[in-house]
Amino acid sequence: MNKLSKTNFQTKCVHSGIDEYEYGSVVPPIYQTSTFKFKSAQHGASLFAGEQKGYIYTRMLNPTIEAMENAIAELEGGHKALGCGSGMAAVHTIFAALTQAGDHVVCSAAVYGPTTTLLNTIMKKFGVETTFVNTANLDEVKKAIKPNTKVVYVETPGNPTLCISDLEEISKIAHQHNAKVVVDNTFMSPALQNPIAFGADIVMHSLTKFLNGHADVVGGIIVVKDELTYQHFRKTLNQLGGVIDPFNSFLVHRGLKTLAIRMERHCENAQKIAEWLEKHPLIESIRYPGLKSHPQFEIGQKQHKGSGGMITMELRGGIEAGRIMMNSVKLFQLAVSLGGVESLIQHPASMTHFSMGKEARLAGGITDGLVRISVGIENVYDLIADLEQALKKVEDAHLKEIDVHV
Ligand code: LCS
Repeated sequence: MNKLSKTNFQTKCVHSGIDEYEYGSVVPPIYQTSTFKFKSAQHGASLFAGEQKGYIYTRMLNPTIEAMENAIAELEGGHKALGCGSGMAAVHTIFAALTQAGDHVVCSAAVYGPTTTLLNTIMKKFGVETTFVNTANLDEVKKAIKPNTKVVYVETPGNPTLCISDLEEISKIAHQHNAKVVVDNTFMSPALQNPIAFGADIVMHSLTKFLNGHADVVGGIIVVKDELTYQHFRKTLNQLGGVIDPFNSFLVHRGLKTLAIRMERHCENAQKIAEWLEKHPLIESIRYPGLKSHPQFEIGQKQHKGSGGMITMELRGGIEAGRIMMNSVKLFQLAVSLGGVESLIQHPASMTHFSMGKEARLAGGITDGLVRISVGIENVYDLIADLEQALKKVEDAHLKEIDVHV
């Protein structure tokens, strides 16, 4: 049992990593080195043979990376974690580790666009077939499973539809068929959702988002539950080579210290903004896990500790209205990515989910008129004022060009 095992999440955010750093350093030192000197030829050989623990080469393991990995494994309630060069490197490593030619994957229909594209192109090329289903519908999950299904891959809430899948029920279904449950927990972070507690086998994150939280790192992480899986994944990652580097690991680790308080503010701000938008006459529809109108509100209440910082909406007037809004915001920045302290706005169909193609987008409920916002930690009334002035511009355009009475 380590000294943090009985502490609360906020404390773990500040203290998780490695118990003691060299020279009594309070924060993890940055070991910006590609390689580590052996004490002797015998020492080097025994490290390679796995007879003793030690650092060899940064692609294989590095103390700064390891400290960040340990911290996230602790926050997710996993055994160990593996830092990757991006969220997509983590997704690729997971499928390379868990599947081979002739295997089948069941995947949520609404996931980050390049995840769909990876499954439909590279994994397909290597003989792995995928069925995309609405994982919020358990019957669809059951029907999609085949004798050769090895992975059920769930992104919940899904990007960008915020569709919520029941992790406990999906884990039961997948495990009855000996398939592993992999959860992309990027939209929630371990502060708001712990998939392992609901039966998931593997959790991944794009570190680029809430975990780092400051829009200055690209990274990914895979959290596993046991040593055997860890060793298998470590070998796979080492061969594929998509590791994170020490400096980015240091930045992510620094970001983790404020994860709990950042997530509190993201949730508080997004809830207020979602409630405000829901009443706005120009908003045709809105999705936010904290609104009772969300189709899977109850599932969210069961598995979330907060409703997150992501909101999607359709404006009256469709994408043209959305474009006016995106071009009119002043505080929200028009940029992809999410989960940073600053608020962002973007258009999934022409940006983050463009690569999927229209057919796959529509099958996943990603319509052309969808606008996504990532709510930051600024003052919420400043953010609402910005949205209000941008929607006023939409209203003015409506009154001029489109006969919509608001
Ligand atoms: N999983 C989810 C849920 C994501 O949102 C992203 C990136 C990834 C995986 C991939 O992570 P990356 O390789 O970028 O670190 N999502 C983005 C988005 O919605 N806008 O820009 C990137």
